[in-house]
Order: sequence, then structure tokens, then C-alpha cells
Amino acid sequence: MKKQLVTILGCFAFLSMTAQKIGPPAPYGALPTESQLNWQELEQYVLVHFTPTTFQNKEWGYGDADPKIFNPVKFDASQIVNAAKDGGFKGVIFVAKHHDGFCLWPTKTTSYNISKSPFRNGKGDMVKEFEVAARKAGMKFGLYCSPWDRNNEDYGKPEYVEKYRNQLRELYSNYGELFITWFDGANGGDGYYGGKNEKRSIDRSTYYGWEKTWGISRELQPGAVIFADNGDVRWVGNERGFANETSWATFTPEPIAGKTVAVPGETDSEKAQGGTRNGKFWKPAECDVPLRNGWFYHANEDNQVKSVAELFEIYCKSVGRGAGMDIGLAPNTEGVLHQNDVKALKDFGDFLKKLFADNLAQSAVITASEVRGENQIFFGTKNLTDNDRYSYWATSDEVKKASVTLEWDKEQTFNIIRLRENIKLGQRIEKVEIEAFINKNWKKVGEATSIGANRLVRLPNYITTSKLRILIKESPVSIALSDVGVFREPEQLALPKIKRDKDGNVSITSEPTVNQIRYTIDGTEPTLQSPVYASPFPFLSSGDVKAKSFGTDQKSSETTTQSFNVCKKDWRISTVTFENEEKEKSMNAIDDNAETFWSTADNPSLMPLPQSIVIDMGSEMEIASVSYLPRKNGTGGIVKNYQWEVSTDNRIWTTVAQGEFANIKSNPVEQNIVLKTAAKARYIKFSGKSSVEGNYISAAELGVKTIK
Ligand code: FUL
Repeated sequence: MKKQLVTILGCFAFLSMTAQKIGPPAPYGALPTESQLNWQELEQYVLVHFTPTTFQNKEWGYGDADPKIFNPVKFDASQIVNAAKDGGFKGVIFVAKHHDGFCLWPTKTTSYNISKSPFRNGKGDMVKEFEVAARKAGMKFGLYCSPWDRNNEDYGKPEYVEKYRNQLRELYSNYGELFITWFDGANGGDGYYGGKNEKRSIDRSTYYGWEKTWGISRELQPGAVIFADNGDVRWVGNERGFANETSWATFTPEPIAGKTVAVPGETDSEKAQGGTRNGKFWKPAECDVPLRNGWFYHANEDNQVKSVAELFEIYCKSVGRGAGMDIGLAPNTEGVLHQNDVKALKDFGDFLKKLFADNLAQSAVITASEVRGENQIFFGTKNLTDNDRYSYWATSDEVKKASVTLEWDKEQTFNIIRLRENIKLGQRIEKVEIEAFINKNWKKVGEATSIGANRLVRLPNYITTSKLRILIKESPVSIALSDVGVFREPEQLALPKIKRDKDGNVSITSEPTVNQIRYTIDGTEPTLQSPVYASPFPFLSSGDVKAKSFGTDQKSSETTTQSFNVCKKDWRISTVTFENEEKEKSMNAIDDNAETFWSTADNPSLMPLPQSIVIDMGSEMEIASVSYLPRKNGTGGIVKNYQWEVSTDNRIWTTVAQGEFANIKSNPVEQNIVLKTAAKARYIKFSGKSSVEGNYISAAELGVKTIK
């Protein structure tokens, strides 16, 4: 007994001597703060938009909505929060005020607030209800209060900034601890502004005095990260939900075009997608993307809720690249999430649970080519599978290339490899290759660059092997890897792809091929009773084609819904405002090809805005909605303020829709406008009165849907 004790004590003494001799590696580069570490661990959260704008069926309210329209009779914060929780999301950000300026809490700063609405008879506080629901569900809570305020009469003057700061003070004092304070980048433009209905421009780098304004967040919510261009967490620069394949958590903000320094609240967001290797600050990316097309609820998008396959792609390209996944949820006018959204979230959450339930790395014997100071306890490979993000396998200071090998006693099948660094020591690794032992040879199956807090390498196919090795190929300093995970993505039957050619023939395919595909054209869900797809079929009208793959065991895939406009095979361009070499290109606006686009010339003296295009649809039809698809690459000529007119004779025109394509620059998705009343027309005219960039207009596609 005594002898044993001596041995044990001896061991401890030896270990602590070694640990003293070779301590932890020195941290490398910019490091995360405590609140950034907490944020990195959260990985997934939601952003809820629900204001009078929902009731106006818009993406940006103008600031003139009567508070009386805000009457969500079935509002239930828990329904929304719990649906997010089911999706695997761990935090909720509520938009307490959007650009329309309507405050969802009874603020003292403006009368344009929830107390003027019928909600809870003017006694409601929606921010509180969301906070309570989030805490009850064990979720973190955060707030977004838009700096741009299209209602406030003082917007543009210093008085407004004071009001805005007081709004933040109210929000940061009365709703408990926040994990994030979210600052949006859209600023200035036209609005109601206390009834003035004018355009107000501000210099976003100076107007809000960000240093001081963010100081309120620092003072009242010290545990919260600030999300903003150049905040603690940076905007990834797009609203598709994707960080770059190489995305560094470190970032040196660069000034926007025309400026010499990057100031708080303003950076060149193009550069933000990939971060900066060895950047000055730890400023990881957040990828924000709505669950539907837009951030607000629109009934005509009920079938455009992202599928599990789409959400998982976003997950891999955000969370899987060390960034945050921020999914936009849009309650409907009743004040709850539509059943399709609830289902999509639940299915996604179940998928993630199933995927991460079994970490195959935990049953492997893991050996490393080198262990720091041979200290297995502090720096050994067992730290790679203990679910602790900060215990780690490390190499000696001079060892910058190394490998770990995972060996199982029998073959395993998987396609996802997860790697994490102990980011308390910075982002160190620059390149990794993954090899599997297949047919008695090591074969490269994957690779990755930036690792950081979390990196998922998703192989295109499942591999089966009993040996896997991770080769760290490039690192400026020793290695401090905290996690290796190996997972098998739950099998899903391939989602069918639905396409229609220029002549209106619909083809449905799936890759890899499946037992059978069944489809509908009447808007109902495909079932085993629906027709089996055999060969292309004509579908010239507008409407939804839905398809589902079925396996031999009668299991089915998710449903693909393709919403078609009226087929344009008989359409011709009648006139365009600019008739020169650009003319043939005008056909690009009606060629049913989203990749090509038509644009006018950027020459304001020759051709000032507005500019327009007139289309002859070949025959008269009753139009229910019109649509504008912006160009895919670049933002030049993307229309901001639009007008749609119709005619039966190409002479007398009636305006059927006009307004702004709100948020189109950040989220360039198809803009569908449902007409107030259906309109008879053979000719349609689309005009752009202003564009997001340049003095011209462009369009990838223009289209219409008819009444059923
Ligand atoms: C954008 C806003 O303009 C959108 O309306 C939305 O709130 C999105 C999350 O941020 O910049």
C-alpha cells in the first residue's frame, strides 16, 4: 500500500516536473475574448423579424404603417422559440426595432411603439415575451435595434442619435443578460420621417458615433458580443449563409471604397467572407440567411422554406467553417411560425441529432506522430475525443508538421471529419490533408485550410476504412488541436431537380438515381398515389411542380417545389429605352436562363433613369403576379425602385405595381409582386427608377404568373 502511494506520488511529481519543463505552447496571433469564446461555442441561433412590416407584406417598412395593423391574434413566443430549439439552435435574437422604426417594447423614446397597437390591448411588451420564452427554453437571448429609422422625424439630426442611444439603454437594461447586440448595416434613404416623406442621407461612419454607441453595449451588456461590420463578430458579406472555403476568424478590417480608414460599423464586406490570415483582431464571421426567401413573412413563400439538404449545406459552410449560423425566422400575421417552417426546423434538428449522435473517433485508437514533451496527460491524443474544446493534443514548439492516426478494429463508414483547434491559443493551422487506408494504400480523401473553432470536412461520398490519418501540413507554430470527430451523415434520398426548358418541357432528375420520382402539378404533396415521372412533359402555364424521390422500401425524400412563371417561348421584346448594341441582349431578360442578364448602358447623359423594357407576351392573359430576378454576379443596375405597367394594346398603360425592392442588394432573390387585383394584359412594361449601383438597370429574368 505504502509502496503504491510512493509510486503514485512519484508519478505526479514526474508529471508536474515535465509539465513545468514543457508548458503549454505560447498563444499565436489575435485571440478571442471570453464573450467571443462563448459565442463560438453557440454556433447556431435565429433572428426573428416581426413588426408592422409583416402586416404590410414588405421587407422594409417605410415607417408610415398605422400601429393599429399590428394585431397578431395568436402570437406565441414559445411556439417560435421552441421551433428554433427543435432545429438545434441555441440562441434567439429578436428584432426589437427594424428600419420602419416601430418599437416592439413600450419605449419612452418614441410614441411609435407597441403600446399604440391592439396587441395585448396596448399593454404588451413583445421583447419581454421573447425573452421569457427564450430563457424558459434554455436558449440565449439577443437583440437587434435598427440604427436606420424611417419613422423618426429626427433621423439624420444629432437628436435622433441620442434617442437611439436611449433605446439601446432601455433594451440593455430591462431584458436580462444578452449574448449578442446586433447592429445592421442598412442606413439612410427615403422614408416617412415624421410625415416628411423624403430622402435622408447620413455618413454611416460618423453619424452614429459608433465608438460611443457601442460603449453602451460594453457598459450595460459586458458579456455580449457586438455584431456589426467591424464588430466583435463580423458580417460575412452576403445573405446566402456561406463563409468562404478558407475563412479566418482573424480579420483586419479594410476601409470601404473612397475611405482611407476602416472605422467601427463600416468595412469592406467583400473582404469579410474570408477574413484575414494573421489579421489584427479576432473577429469571426456570422452567416445570416433567412429560412425563406426574405426576412419577413410573405404568404406566397410558404413553399419556399429551405429543405434539410439546403440547411445542412448552409451549416457546413458556416458552422463548418468556424462561423456562426444565424437563420432568419418570420412569424406570420397571426404571430406564429407557419407549419412548413416548424417542420423544416424540426427535420433539420433531427438530422443534426442523428448525425452527431455517434462520434466514431471515440471508438478508435488514436496515435500521434509526436506529443509535446511526451506528456500524454496534458498534451496527448485522448484530449481529441473528450468533448472539451480547450483540452488538446499539442506538439513541441519546433514540430509544425505532424499527424494523428485513427485506427479501428473493424471498418467504419463515414463522410464527415470534424477538426477543432484550442482557439484560446489562437488560429494556428493553415493546411490539413486527410488520408484513408483503402486497398492497402493511403489515399488522400480530403483537405482543409483554416481550422479554428470548428471545421467540417464533408467528403462527397461515404468512405469505408479501418484507418484514417490527419496530416497537418502547414502551421507557423506548434499544433494545438482539441478535437477530431468522425461522423456518418444520415442517408437521405436524393432531392429531385426540376427544370423547364425554353419550350416549356419539364424534366425531373435525381443524382444519384433513385427507384422512382413522383410528382404533382396541382400544388399538393406528392404521395405514392401521384404520377410516376417517366419523361419530360409540357407545362406552359404558371404554378408549382412538386416532386419526391421514393426508394424501394417506400421511404421518400424531401419535396422539391419549383415555382414556374408562365412559359416565355412566345414572348418577344417590343421596345427597350436604349436601342443600341445592347439590344439583342434584351432577350436575356426573357430567355428563362438565370445566368444571363440584360442591362442598359451606364450613361446618364445619354439615358437617365428611369429606363424600361416592354415585352409582348404573344397573347392576352390575366396576370396575378409579376416577378423580377436580379442578375447573379455583381450588383450593377439591380433595380431598387420599380414600376410595373400592363397594356392590352401596347398604347394605353395601367400601373399595376410600384415601390422598392427592399434589401435587394444584400439579398438578391427573385422579387415576386402579387397584384392587388388580377390584370388583363398582352404587354408588360418594367421600369427601373433607381438602381443599387450605377445609372442603369439590369435584369436576369422578368416573368408573370396568371390566376389559376
Ligand atoms: C439587413 C436588413 O436590411 C434586412 O432587412 C434584415 O434585417 C437583415 C437581417 O439585415 O441588413
